[in-house]
Amino acid sequence: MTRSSGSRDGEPTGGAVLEKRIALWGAPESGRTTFVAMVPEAAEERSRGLGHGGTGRDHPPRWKVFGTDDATQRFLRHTDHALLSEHRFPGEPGGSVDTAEPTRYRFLFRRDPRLVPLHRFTDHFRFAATITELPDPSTRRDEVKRALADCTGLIVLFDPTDASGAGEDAVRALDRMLTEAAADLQPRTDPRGRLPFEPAVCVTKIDDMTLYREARLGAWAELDRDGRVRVRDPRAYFRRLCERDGPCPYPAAAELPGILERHFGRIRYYATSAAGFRRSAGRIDPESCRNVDPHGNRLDGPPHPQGVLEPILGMRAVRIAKGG
Ligand SMILES: Nc1nc2c(ncn2[C@@H]2O[C@H](COP(=O)(O)OP(=O)(O)OP(=O)(O)O)[C@@H](O)[C@H]2O)c(=O)[nH]1
Ligand SMILES: [Mg+2]
Repeated sequence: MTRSSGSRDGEPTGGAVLEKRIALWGAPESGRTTFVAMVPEAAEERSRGLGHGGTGRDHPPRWKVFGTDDATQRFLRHTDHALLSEHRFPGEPGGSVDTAEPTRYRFLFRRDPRLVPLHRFTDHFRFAATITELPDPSTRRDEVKRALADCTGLIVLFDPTDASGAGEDAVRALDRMLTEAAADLQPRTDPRGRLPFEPAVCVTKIDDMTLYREARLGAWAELDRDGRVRVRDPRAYFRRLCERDGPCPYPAAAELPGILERHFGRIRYYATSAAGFRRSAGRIDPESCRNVDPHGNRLDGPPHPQGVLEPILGMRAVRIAKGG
């Protein structure tokens, strides 16, 4: 499935244009590419009524998400082919040669209002989202500074499965990056020196069997009324995973909650999986729902992303221009 806006129909045509400028941060291999690749599919997934014979009737108006520039459309064609057709991760070695990844992805979010007269209020029904994957701040410091100065929100991917050491370094780098941003953006910080953009923290790969087992043992996870795995309290789950005796293999994770709370006021937390949980006949069997092979190379079936759209929807948009 290819998602491009295709025609002028996908572009804002009138009224104010709203935009979310989101910086995306994560350690190497934390799942950034797959997260971005799954944004349009996550919108489709959310609108499918699943489980309990669901028809989708109870769901709010659905979002459709389109890539709006050539680079994003090319990226989505490549990643859709990998994830949706071949059930493999797009960043995997030996994949297609078309690996050109923009560091900036442009999307249009659009939904049809249920009540036709509400069409007038275009703000509620369409916005642009630009997701900028932050490069390594140790080598591309200026680019990181510019992106943070310009963003309205920051998504932090926390991958508690990382055993490579990259997560350890990433916590230190995040701390340095936010401290520098607070100095640079000082005129815009609040009286306590907290940063002027909205943070969302996503615990990634919650489908990973170690994390899922932890979630089940701690009774964090349950099946919701749509038959999806839901983590009841993502903040508490995040904090548990960061604890020194928790399942996260790198000790610096214990510092992560403090680092984030020092730099931000309200923080939103999400339990995220780009791959999601395996279903059969539209339902999840909580005892057998692994959707990724134990080596993390392939998916067992189609991805069922969750916690991917929500952090984006939860962020505020800024008014950028008037359409034609
Ligand atoms: N279980 C599980 N594994 C995932 C998920 N998303 C990504 N992975 C694993 O993490 C690996 C890296 O994912 P990417 O999306 O390429 O991560 P990245 O942060 O873009 O990685 P680099 O750009 O290579 O640093 C994949 O090959 C998978 O093995 C997920 O939702 N669940
Ligand atoms: Mg990547």
